[in-house]
Amino acid sequence: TAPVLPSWRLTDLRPTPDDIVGDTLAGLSATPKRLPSKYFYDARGSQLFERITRQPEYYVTRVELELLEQRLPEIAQTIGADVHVVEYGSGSGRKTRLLLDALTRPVAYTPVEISRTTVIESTARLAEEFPRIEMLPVCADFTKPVPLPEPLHDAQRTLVFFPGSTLGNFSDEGAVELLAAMRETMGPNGQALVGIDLDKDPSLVEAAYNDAAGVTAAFTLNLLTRLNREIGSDFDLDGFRHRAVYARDRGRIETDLVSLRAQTVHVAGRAFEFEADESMRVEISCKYEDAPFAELAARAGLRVIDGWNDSRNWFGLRLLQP
Ligand code: AVI
Repeated sequence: TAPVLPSWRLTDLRPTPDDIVGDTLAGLSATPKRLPSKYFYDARGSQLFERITRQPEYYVTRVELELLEQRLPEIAQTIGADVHVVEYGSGSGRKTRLLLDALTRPVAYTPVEISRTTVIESTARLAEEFPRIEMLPVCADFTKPVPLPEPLHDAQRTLVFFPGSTLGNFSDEGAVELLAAMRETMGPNGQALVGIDLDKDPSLVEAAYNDAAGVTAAFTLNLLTRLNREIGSDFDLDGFRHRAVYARDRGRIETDLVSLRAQTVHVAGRAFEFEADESMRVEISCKYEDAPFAELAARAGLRVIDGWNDSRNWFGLRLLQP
């Protein structure tokens, strides 16, 4: 019998080893040192992130899922029928399923995801569940311009879906750039549904990034494992520890890998010295307030036209349009 071929094809624009070497050398040459958080998401990193979302301390995903479950009927009404959904950093697709279920006749779905295995697995599942929606998956770093596949059937509008507060993993400048790129992608009639984690009791926020089971620490350290494997660096996994602190004055969690002793790391023929206790920034997770968020959107040429929060104001969804 003939093999069953999937009804969709992956557009594969995943980062090359050269991209990863370039970003790593740039980050290690900076003062203070840094590494980009987008490289957390190899296959193992994506699995560890999924486990983070199920930790009792990590309220972010749980609260957003509840909010989506409660408010999507109303949100879908506002968005309207026949949309092409473009999702950045789609991950496992748990939130996508809720959105596609709630929307009226969505015509196509384009996940843009940096982890190839993750996007292939989640598209395969969604294609089975939503056989009438055209699947147009792209494996790419969405911080770079991504050429979007054209759906076979015309859509009334493009909806950019950016849940999870992934926007918070960018500095204000980076977030504005990304929102502006989304505005380009969605076109004049488009909209974006963006999830934002909100400022709250610092002990709750800090616990979410320091879970007792140590999954977040393993996730952070996996960045070094990935670099060692893919670009041949020699980070000592026992030479660094995870540290995540809520800098409330700056409105963000700051996650560092801290060097446990003086040591030298080699990357692509170059040597980098770490002092004992030296920290290397690997991620920020911004926690927003309404006015500054609306201002970020405005800097990108977008208006907040509607918004929904959970009952404790821990997490919000915002609908943006040009
Ligand atoms: C994907 N992103 C929104 C997560 C966050 O909360 O910043 C990534 C993460 N890092 C540590 N825990 C979760």
